[in-house]
Amino acid sequence: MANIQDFSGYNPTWCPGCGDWGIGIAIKQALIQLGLDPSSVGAVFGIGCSGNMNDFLNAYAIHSLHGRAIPNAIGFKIANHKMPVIVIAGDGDTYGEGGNHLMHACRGNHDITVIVHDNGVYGLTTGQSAPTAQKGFKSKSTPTGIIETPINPLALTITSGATFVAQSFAGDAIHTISMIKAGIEHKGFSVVNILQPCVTFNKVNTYQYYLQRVYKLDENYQKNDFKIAVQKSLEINDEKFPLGIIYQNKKATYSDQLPQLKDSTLVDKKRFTDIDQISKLFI
Ligand SMILES: Cc1ncc(C[n+]2csc(CCOP(=O)(O)OP(=O)(O)O)c2C)c(N)n1
Ligand code: SF4
Ligand SMILES: [Mg+2]
Repeated sequence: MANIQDFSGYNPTWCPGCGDWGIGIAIKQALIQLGLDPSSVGAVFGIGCSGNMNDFLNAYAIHSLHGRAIPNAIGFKIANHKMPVIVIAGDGDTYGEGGNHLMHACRGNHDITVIVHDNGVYGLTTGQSAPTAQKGFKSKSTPTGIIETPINPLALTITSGATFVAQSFAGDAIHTISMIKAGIEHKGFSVVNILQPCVTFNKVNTYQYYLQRVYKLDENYQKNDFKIAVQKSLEINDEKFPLGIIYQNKKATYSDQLPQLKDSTLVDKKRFTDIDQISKLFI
C-alpha cells in the first residue's frame, strides 16, 4: 500500500497558512485511503497556485493550460476509462477561463473528479478577482469593487448535469478527505468545491470568515433530490456555506455509452495510429 512519501514530490512553495496546504494533504490521504498508488491515478492540473501541486504530488500527471484541465482529463479518461482521473484547479481556472468546458463536462457525465480550490482570487497572478469573489470585492483588477454577480459553483454544476456535487472547507482536512474520496468513488462527473482561504490576497474570505459561516449537512439531508439540492446551493446568497454532498445521483457515464469501450480500454486495444503518417497528409 502506498504511503504519503510515495505521493510526495517537491516541497510545496505555497505561502505559510494558505488553504492549499490542507487540500494537498487531503488529496494525498484520500488517494492512499482508496488504496491507490501514484501509477494508478491520473491527475490533471490547472494553472495557478493550486495547479502548482503538479510539482508536489506524484501521479500520472498533466500540467495543462489555464482553463483547459477538464478537456485534458476527459481525453485521459476516454483513453483509459479504467483509471481514476482527477482534476486539481483553481476557481479562476474552473469557473472563469474554463467555465465553458466545465458546463459541457457536467452534461456529458464524464467519470472524472474535479477538485476546485475556491479562493475568490487569481492567486498565482497576485490577487486579481476571480468569478466566485463577492460583489463589491476590491482587488488589483477591481479597485472600486466588483460589479458582477458571483458564480454559484454548486448551482451551476448541479443544473448543468453533474451527478455528484460536494463542498468542503480547506480548514477541515478530515471532512475534505471524505468528500474527495466520495467524489472519486462516484461513477460519473463529480465536483468538490473546496472553500480555500488565500491568506495573501483575499482579506475577506478568511479562515475566521468561513468558520463563522460553514456548517455540515445532517444525516437526514436528501442528497438525491434535485430541487432540494438547488435550494441548498442558493444559501450562498445569505453567506451560508453547507458542507457535505449537496447532490448525488446515478446516470450512465459518457464512457459507458461508447460501444467501442465495452470490451477493453482504448490503450489496451494497442491500435495506435502513427501521428507522423497523419501529419504527412496535411503537408
Ligand atoms: C490562457 C491563459 N490565460 C491567463 C493566464 C495567466 N494566469 C496564470 S494563473 C492565472 C489565475 C489562476 O487563478 P486560479 O485558477 O483561481 O488559481 P489560484 O492561483 O487561485 O489557485 C492566470 C490568469 C495563463 N497562464 N494562461
Ligand atoms: S497567493 Fe494565496 S493561493 Fe497562492 S499560495 Fe499564497 S496564499 Fe495560497
Ligand atoms: Mg483562485
